[in-house]
Amino acid sequence: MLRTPLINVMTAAAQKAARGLIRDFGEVEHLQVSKKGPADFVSTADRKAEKVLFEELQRARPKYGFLMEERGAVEGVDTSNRWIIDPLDGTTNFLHGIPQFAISIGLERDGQIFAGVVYNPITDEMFVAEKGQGAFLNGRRLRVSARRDIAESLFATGIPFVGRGNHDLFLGQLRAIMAVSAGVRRNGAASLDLAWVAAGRFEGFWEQNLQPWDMAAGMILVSEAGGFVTDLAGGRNIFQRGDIAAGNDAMHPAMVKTLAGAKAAAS
Ligand code: 2AM
Ligand code: CA
Repeated sequence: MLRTPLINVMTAAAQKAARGLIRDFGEVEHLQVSKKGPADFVSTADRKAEKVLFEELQRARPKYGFLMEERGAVEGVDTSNRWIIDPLDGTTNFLHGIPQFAISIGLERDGQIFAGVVYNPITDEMFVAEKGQGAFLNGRRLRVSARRDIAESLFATGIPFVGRGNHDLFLGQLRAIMAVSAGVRRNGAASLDLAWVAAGRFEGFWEQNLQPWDMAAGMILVSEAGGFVTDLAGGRNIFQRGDIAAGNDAMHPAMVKTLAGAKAAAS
């Protein structure tokens, strides 16, 4: 179990925000008939969840700053602590009635991610980690996968879509990974992909064109579960570059190397 005061604050906020998201998710399938309906409805659900998180976290830690998907940056009196929040990660899944989405709350302290909570309200899976304390799923200690053979390893990624990302680069990367691995999954919520690496379900995950709130909480989950997290070049500029590679100690370097080769082939 991980029940530090900080984790208690973060999980309580996530659970409170989840109640609204669960209600709204139940409604969304009824709205599929109207063309304009669902997208507007989901962005309202998103904003409502963000408001709950903002209010709860601000009440618990009044001096901390915020970086949020919808409201953007809110500077705090305490400039060394900042919440990095995605109230609804996996929006496209939510919109389509697919139960793979999460509330993601990271805490950045002195420029490093110090704690993270990723909560899937539908499966009731609460992933938590705090620096030096380990990573946990519903109270059970997490450890990244022990698989060391890439041919037995399962990878997650994000596929670019209309108007977003470099499609040729991605296809080169997919070609390289699919040729050597047990498979590639595209589940649609980056925070959960990272949580699932921490849980040992995926040996590796990579994606481009992400924002800090998609990644912050998941990054500490993976590192506290004994995994490696870098940008796609193997460096530390994850937020600046907006790309990420996460995996166990064997598959992280293997994946980064394979993807680097793919990049050269595509350009
Ligand atoms: P979201 O659902 O909060 O938008 C899917 O590949 C992942 O990419 C999700 O975590 C998703 O987060 C994120 N994502 C989707 N569209 C995005 C966009 N336009 N910019 C940045 N991230 C995006
Ligand atoms: Ca997101």
